Amino acid sequence: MLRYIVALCLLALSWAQDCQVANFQVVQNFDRTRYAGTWYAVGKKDPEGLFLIDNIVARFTILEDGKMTATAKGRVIILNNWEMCADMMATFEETPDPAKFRMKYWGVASYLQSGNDDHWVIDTDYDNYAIHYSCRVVDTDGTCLDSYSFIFSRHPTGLRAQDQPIVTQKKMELCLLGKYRRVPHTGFCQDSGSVDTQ
Ligand code: RTL
Repeated sequence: MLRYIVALCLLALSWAQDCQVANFQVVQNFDRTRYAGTWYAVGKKDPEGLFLIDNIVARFTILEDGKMTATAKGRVIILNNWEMCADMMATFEETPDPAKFRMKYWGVASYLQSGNDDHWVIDTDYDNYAIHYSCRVVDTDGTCLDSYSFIFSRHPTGLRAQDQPIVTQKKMELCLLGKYRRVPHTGFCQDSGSVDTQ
């Protein structure tokens, strides 16, 4: 009986979510060098407003001075009906937590969106999967009002079966379980000018 109660309590504890952005756990000892290179978005949770639709590929580079930068491509629809491949760039500002950055981003074309968002690495094994999270607006009760999140894979084909439970657990911890959509890769952004070196 006692064992049963303990098991129930542990289960309850693992489900207990206060959804406070400030309490979300990020990856420990984030190593940006191991994070560098190409990541394919395989899942995403959209923010309010315009966003990357699909064919989203991000590339992280560590400069000689150690600073992290990135580029991202993805299909977007702007001006109601104009479908194009957005070429985006980003620089990252460090914070006291090595897995939490401020990301300044802009489009190579000036009519693309630009902004300054949180960029948190929630979890990664560096070789297969990564979970990214950004809260744009924190509500007065400490939960997130407007967030976006990417599930990245090193493999364009998707996540390995063994990484799926880890990702599901993290989606739950972010209070976003059920809010993600699959990100198709159809080759839409493959021939948009820049040379693929990775
Ligand atoms: C992610 C990491 C890599 C670098 C960049 C990222 C985000 C890009 C965003 C682009 C939005 C573009 C829009 C264009 C339409 O005008 C997080 C993938 C830059 C948010 C909405």
